[in-house]
Amino acid sequence: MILIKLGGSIITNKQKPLSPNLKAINNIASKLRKLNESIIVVHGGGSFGHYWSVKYNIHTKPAKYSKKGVSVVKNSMVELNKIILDSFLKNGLSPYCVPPTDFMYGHKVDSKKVKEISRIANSGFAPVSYGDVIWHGAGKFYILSGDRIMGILAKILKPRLAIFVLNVDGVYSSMKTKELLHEIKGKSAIISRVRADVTGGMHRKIVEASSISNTGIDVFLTNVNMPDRIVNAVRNGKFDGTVFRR
Ligand code: IP8
Repeated sequence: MILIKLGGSIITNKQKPLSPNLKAINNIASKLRKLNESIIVVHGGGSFGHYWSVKYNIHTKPAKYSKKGVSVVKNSMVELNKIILDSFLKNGLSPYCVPPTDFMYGHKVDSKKVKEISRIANSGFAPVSYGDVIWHGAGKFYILSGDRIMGILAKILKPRLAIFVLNVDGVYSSMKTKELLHEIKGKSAIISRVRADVTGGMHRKIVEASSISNTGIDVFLTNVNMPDRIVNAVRNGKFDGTVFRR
């Protein structure tokens, strides 16, 4: 089974609020259709959830946030999720929506529920989860990022490969030279050097990718603009991007 994260900045136009990047979504969906292997997909918030969580100052830390803000963030993620589900359906996949509230209880993970997700995937469906605003109890909510969901699912389900689809080729050793790091092993000093957004941006991805690889799973970061790279990695083990080796 393959675990795939679609970054918010590739499935939406991040500069323009509430605008999905339908071309990218359809393009990815048509490639995922070719994989011949069970997949579980997680997507981020981009110009939907991220946009509103910044506007209403809602963070990963549990707190009593603006009620309107929580509702608006949640609604926007449901809306974006529906767009992804519709595209998957149109492209011949059998998506099955799994909001993180299906397997999260506050910060606790219901591992039995998570294991059911892999059964759904093995029955020929493509479960689709997403970063979301989560009830924490006592009037508090928090943002659970799609990257964190990748870590949670990977730890329990042990996929053959975890893929983060980005709008860059992978991890660069420096932004100046744009020199791509093809392979990363163990914890890396680059973690502290990258800029963060509301739920951590590239920093969070690198932390999550390196922690997933430490549990014995290869993690591949690749560019959405070359979607065949996903197919090549899954089918032929040809990794055009950055691999965090298990
Ligand atoms: O884009 C965050 O998920 P991410 C989703 O994976 C929200 O960081 C609701 C901001």
